[in-house]
Amino acid sequence: MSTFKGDQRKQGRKRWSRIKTNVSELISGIRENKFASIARAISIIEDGNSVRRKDILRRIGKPEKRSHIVGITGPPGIGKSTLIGNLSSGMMDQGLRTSVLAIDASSPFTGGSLLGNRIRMQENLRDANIFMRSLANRGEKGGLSRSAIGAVRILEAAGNQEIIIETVGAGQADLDIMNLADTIVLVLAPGLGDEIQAIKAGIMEISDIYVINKMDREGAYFAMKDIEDIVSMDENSGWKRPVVGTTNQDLSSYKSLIDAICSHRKYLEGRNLLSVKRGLMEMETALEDEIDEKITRKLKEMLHNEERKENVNLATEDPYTAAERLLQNFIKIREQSTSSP
Ligand SMILES: Nc1nc2c(ncn2[C@@H]2O[C@H](COP(=O)(O)OP(=O)(O)OP(=O)(O)O)[C@@H](O)[C@H]2O)c(=O)[nH]1
Ligand SMILES: [Mg+2]
Repeated sequence: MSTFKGDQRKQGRKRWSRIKTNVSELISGIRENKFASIARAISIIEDGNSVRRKDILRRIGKPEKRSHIVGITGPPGIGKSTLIGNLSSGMMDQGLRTSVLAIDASSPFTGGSLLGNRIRMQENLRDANIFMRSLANRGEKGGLSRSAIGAVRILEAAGNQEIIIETVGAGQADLDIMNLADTIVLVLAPGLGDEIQAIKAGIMEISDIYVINKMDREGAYFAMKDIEDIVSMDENSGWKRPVVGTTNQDLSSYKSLIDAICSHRKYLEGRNLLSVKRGLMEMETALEDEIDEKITRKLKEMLHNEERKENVNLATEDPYTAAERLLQNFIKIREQSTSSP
């Protein structure tokens, strides 16, 4: 007969073995597109430990084939999530493996209200075999963008051809994340006016495709005409930015959006432009992780060793003078070790 305490202990052990993730198993799970492995790996990336992040991303290695990243942005409540639900299932129907990342760049203390919507959306998409995950702001500067870069690499390794990222396009963090996208889709709706002002200046210019959503509403064709007038003034002779109308009252309306997204992908591929910005962002993150592991950690070790020495009381020294001295010492030691035969 098992005692209550015995059961508790057994459960605790089970939980612990789940926590001590085997990274090799995780990587194979990702490659087999197992949602549980993908979700676990993204959680590890999100918790901000550069050594664990590197361990996963390093083993994922060089992508066999780059995914196409589609950033969907627009004011709150414009219908982005609804549109993404229909867009991603339309893409899956066309044989394109698609996943969704929803970015919540609001403050870590006010972001909770969105959760209900997100969970509902996540459940609907999973029924259609589409992986969806929200990434929330955890307060650390640049943390959200770093998590998004890692999450995209994981979804790419899982064999997704299309990765859709949803943001509200308001804050700096949102704009940084939009830089990850190969194709930026700006979603607007009839009768916006003031809301257009809320869109961060600049997002209008960097968008590759415009959508007028809620075409079932009054004024829809005027809204389309307004945007078409703006686009017709484009001087750029390369990509001609399309204006597409969508409504959840007519699922076939999303077909023209899928066509526009696929055309832009082909346009980029033809010019070798797919993943160019993202490649640079991935390198920057890798550099930060390397510096953190190889330099910051070593310097902190030096600091602690120094503190342990007799007659040294760092509390009486100006911290910036001490930091400069440590960095100088560190550079000198590195130079000596590389110049000695
Ligand atoms: N009339 C109409 N309503 C729509 C359409 N698409 C979405 N909606 C409604 O608009 C509301 C907001 O939809 P969401 O998809 O949650 O909008 P969102 O842009 O993702 O919102 P946030 O994530 O909060 O910024 C919901 O009540 C939807 O049912 C549409 O084509 N027509
Ligand atoms: Mg949404």
